[in-house]
Amino acid sequence: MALSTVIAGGVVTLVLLGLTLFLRERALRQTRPMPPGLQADISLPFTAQWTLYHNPFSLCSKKIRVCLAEYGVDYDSVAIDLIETGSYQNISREFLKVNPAATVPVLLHNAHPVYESHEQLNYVASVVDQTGLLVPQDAQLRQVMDVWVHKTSLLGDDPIDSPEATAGNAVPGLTVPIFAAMLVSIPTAKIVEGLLFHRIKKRALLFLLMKRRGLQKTLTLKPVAGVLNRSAKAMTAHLHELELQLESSGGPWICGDQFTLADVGMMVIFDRLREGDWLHLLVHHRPVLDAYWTALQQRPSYQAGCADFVHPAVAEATVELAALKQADHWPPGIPR
Ligand SMILES: N[C@@H](CCC(=O)N[C@@H](CS)C(=O)NCC(=O)O)C(=O)O
Repeated sequence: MALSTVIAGGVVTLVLLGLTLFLRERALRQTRPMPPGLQADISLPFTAQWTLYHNPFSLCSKKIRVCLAEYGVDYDSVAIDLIETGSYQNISREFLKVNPAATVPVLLHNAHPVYESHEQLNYVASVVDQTGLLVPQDAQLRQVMDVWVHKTSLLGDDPIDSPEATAGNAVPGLTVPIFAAMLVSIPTAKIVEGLLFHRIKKRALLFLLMKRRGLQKTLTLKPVAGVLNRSAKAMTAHLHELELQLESSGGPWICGDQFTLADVGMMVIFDRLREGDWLHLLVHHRPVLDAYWTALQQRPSYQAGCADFVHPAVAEATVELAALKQADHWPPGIPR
């Protein structure tokens, strides 16, 4: 047999083997949406009463960490990387056993998972909050709190597409510049893993593009500018609504005198605005919001749930974003 035929046969065999392995891996990493709330019929290995799978940077992870800190609930902490903090650990086979939807945070209570961070807040409150510490006893105020817990939630599979829906949904768009700054130091091969196995391919593609272009050139992409403008406009409207609510409640909190789960949700949104260097644009010239943000940062739970988990790459990104704006290197046509 000619050498070239042998080589061609070898190449075909290798390609077929690679394809088989890829298809097998893809089947093992299939994701599916999970129902929100406590899943009493699912049991996972646990050692502590409460276990939290979370990521230092993720908005929803911050929210449940702050909530647990407010209640003084101890938990076993399992840190899960997302691509922006280092790797796609959330789509690993191991993590998919914990959450087949491949998202953090996941809260386990005595082995049973609770999915969706706003459900986690309500669940923790239903178990530990007998005295109404973070949940108003008054029915009308309770309703106000529920409305604002909803408004601070991140809803849907791809919330970047609907920033007008909630203040939570206006966050991912405003996080794009931080992502762009963080992705520069993530190896390309790790981002490609998302292209192969993540359910939202367009996001992995955008991440690859951001990695190639770097922060400044990412900001000049037309779709990115569109997302930033739309998200900043939506966030402005959500914050205006918050301003009106704080004025009508009399403050210092959304429900008036009582700090509630709604303020937990808002705290982490403001913290993300800080990380993305958006505070001066969206908050600082509005005294009511500014006072609210100052009060939020003074809660010990802000330290325990947000400040203690600052990821070094996020801290660097914040400094880089502020420096670009100060040096007038922020591209025109996008909010600053
Ligand atoms: N609605 C969910 C959203 C969960 C979510 O999207 N988490 C993000 C981090 S904030 C995540 O895990 N992203 C990783 C990915 O989708 O690859 C909740 O509130 O818990």
